[in-house]
Amino acid sequence: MSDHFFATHFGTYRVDQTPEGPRLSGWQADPQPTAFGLSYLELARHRCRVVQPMVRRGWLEGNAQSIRGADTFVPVAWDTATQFVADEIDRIAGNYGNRSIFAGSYGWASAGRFHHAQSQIKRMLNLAGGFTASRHSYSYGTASAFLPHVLGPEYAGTNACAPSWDQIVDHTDCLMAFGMRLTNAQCDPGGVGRHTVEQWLGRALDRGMRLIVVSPDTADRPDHPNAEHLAIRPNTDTALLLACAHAFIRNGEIDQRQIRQLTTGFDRLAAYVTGDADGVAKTPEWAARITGVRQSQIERFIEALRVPTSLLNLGWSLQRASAGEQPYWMAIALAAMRGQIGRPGGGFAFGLGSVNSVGQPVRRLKAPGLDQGHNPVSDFIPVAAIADLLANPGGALEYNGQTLSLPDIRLVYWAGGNPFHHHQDLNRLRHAWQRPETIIVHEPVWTATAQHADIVLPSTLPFERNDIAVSSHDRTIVFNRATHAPYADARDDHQICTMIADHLGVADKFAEQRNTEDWLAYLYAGYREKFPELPDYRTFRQKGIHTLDDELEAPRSTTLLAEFAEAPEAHPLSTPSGRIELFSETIASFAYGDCPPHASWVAPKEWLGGELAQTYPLHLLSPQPANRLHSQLDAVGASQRDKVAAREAAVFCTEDAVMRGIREGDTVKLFNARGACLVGATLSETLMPGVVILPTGAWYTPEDPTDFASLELAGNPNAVTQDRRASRLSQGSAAHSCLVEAVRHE
Ligand SMILES: Nc1nc2c(c(=O)[nH]1)N[C@H]1C(S)=C(S)[C@@H](COP(=O)(O)OP(=O)(O)OC[C@H]3O[C@@H](n4cnc5c(=O)[nH]c(N)nc54)[C@H](O)[C@@H]3O)O[C@H]1N2
Ligand SMILES: Nc1nc2c(c(=O)[nH]1)N[C@H]1C(S)=C(S)[C@@H](COP(=O)(O)OP(=O)(O)OC[C@H]3O[C@@H](n4cnc5c(=O)[nH]c(N)nc54)[C@H](O)[C@@H]3O)O[C@H]1N2
Ligand SMILES: [Mo]
Repeated sequence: MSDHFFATHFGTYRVDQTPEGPRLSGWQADPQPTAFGLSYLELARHRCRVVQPMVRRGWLEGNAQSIRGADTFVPVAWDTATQFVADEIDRIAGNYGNRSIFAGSYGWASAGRFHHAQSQIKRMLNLAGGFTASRHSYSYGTASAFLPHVLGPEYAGTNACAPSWDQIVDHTDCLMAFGMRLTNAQCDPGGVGRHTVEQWLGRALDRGMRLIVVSPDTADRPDHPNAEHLAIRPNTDTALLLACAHAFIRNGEIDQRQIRQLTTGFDRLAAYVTGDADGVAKTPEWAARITGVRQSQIERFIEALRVPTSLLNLGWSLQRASAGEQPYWMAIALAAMRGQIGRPGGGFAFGLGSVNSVGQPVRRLKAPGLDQGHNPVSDFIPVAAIADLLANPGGALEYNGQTLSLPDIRLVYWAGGNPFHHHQDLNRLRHAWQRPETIIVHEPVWTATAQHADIVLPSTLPFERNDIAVSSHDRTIVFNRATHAPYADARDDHQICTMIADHLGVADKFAEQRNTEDWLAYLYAGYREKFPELPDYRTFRQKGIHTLDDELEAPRSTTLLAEFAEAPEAHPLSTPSGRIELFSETIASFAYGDCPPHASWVAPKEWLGGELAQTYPLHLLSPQPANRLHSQLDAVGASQRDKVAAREAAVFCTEDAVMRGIREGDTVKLFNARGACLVGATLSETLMPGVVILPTGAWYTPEDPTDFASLELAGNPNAVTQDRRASRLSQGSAAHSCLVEAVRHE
């Protein structure tokens, strides 16, 4: 009998056949299986599923007055639907060129190397002449555009900047973790075998490491005697780091060797820190006013950095904010000033705890996926500029020293992502989204994105198809065997694209004469070529799961920047100077006020110390939900059970709530000039005053979809977040910079 497993972005599950049907349980090798994933199969027959291909009535009838998102749908046969899609691709490409097709199609879709929705549609569209693409991610977009200037392009990736956990366990004396929420480590793109972040952290703490979690919510502190919490106003971490730099400069506690040999531009930064450059000394007293952290606490924090091995870990949330480049830059600078670069367990890290993979001491299993082919169109946008793109055809966008010209988008094609979940300021997106002539979406479920499309093609969910999933950082490779037949008339993204490719006359090139089973065997053969120790395909399918570490030697310990720190001349960075750039001539040449040429305190437009806080006195943070993956699984399981007053629960500091007459369980309206949403109130004694937390992912539900300023009913924070980007340099999503007011909603 063969074993049966199911791999997802949040973990790997065992599948057991029971009289009631297939059931999931945590994989026995996973020390901390993710509970919310156990409800995944509830989507199999859920009423939110898309039953068959659907076409929007107004689009079908050519009614220019009809509004996307406020229209009805007409069911059509697959052949008709896919013919419509092919005709539209032909027509738009023929009349306006392929750059008028946008298929950045950002999103997490589901795990599985072959049925990866984006790869499928991009491969198909590349064969049809290409499309305008998107770059970077909502996750790490600011850092990936920015870090190449400071550390070199090799350090742009989400997993590129961290020592490995084993080194932290062995060496780190004090870990300062800015914005770390361990529930985020439940997930990782592509799959997770074993969830080990809490174990690693626990081992370090048990050994005696001190942990200081810096965030607006004391609830982020793990329960351990060596763990402390420092409450800080959102978006002000750079000021705290600058105050640390000020103390070390004033006391002459700078590692001169590291500064001289490993960095360039320190003098410019130092002149800013001391105030020589601008007349403002970045003292603890100065930082206290900005951060809301008492001066004495800042001084204690500085003292904590005086250990032999200190590690500054900044979560990805810090760069998903206005001027999100700055805390990252300042952490790198501070690590060099303390002589921590290249020290085992010391220095800086980005994203430990943001996902499961960062810091795992392993040989990465880089598994080939479906080849997307070549995109003949060179136009692209930084991913979070989607509303700018749609709203300004023929316009320009400043980005990383370039001026991008924005194509006139006539056709939008999305599969495997939910922009009406992930984008900021959804009222603005909804307005811009009306412009294109045609919008095509593949979706298993009726998300707001599907409801705002013209042609909706129902995809299968991952448990309705065979696939191979690979947890790249955990060396587990899973044969995902279908547990269910496809729902109603749903088809795999691959089948859908094959039908469209057929209408376009490129089916042979698209499918290469392979059926799905052939493709899986072909992909697996590619993995075996790289990892000959993998069992043969038959055995693998039989076993259902294989973990490469049985064959592995000791963990692959990583010291960040070790060779460079040891011998900077022999191992220079690929920055212009070959060193860590604490002042960047390149960035200086861009002359962007929102990203100065050295780390600086750049006050966001929306933060608690700004003028707008007079009108909207609450800083809204919209972190990742602990009980689902983004908008996925919102309709089932833990996500539904945790709703308050039938809406997404927002956390208010009790003091803020009492001031507004808000009680536990009340329905509350969060609003600002951009929009408003309804949430269910929960009250917290641990959250700092002035901050509200509303996790992302409740299904966007405008009360009146014909109104572009409509109230949102489910508690989706992107009804109110800003669509201003981190800076002109990165154009990264700045979702965490957002001010609102709250009132009880009768
Ligand atoms: N306010 C605020 N907004 C944020 C963030 C924030 O911090 N604050 N974080 C941002 C971040 S970091 C991210 S990564 C984004 C995430 O944004 P997304 O990745 O867009 O969110 P998901 O809900 O994962 O969307 C994936 C969609 O793919 C669909 N899907 C699943 N499997 C398949 C399949 O096999 N085929 C097809 N065709 N579709 C499939 C799912 O039903 C779902 O609708 O959100 C961003 N948005
Ligand atoms: N369960 C679950 N896990 C997930 C996901 C999911 O949808 N569900 N999504 C995954 C994805 S796509 C990504 S990109 C990662 C994102 O991982 P991160 O970017 O690290 O996480 P966020 O959830 O945005 O924010 C985490 C915490 O940062 C703190 N924080 C926010 N702003 C600030 C600030 O200005 N200063 C300080 N010091 N702290 C701040 C808050 O306490 C917040 O709770 O999570 C991944 N993990
Ligand atoms: Mo993300």
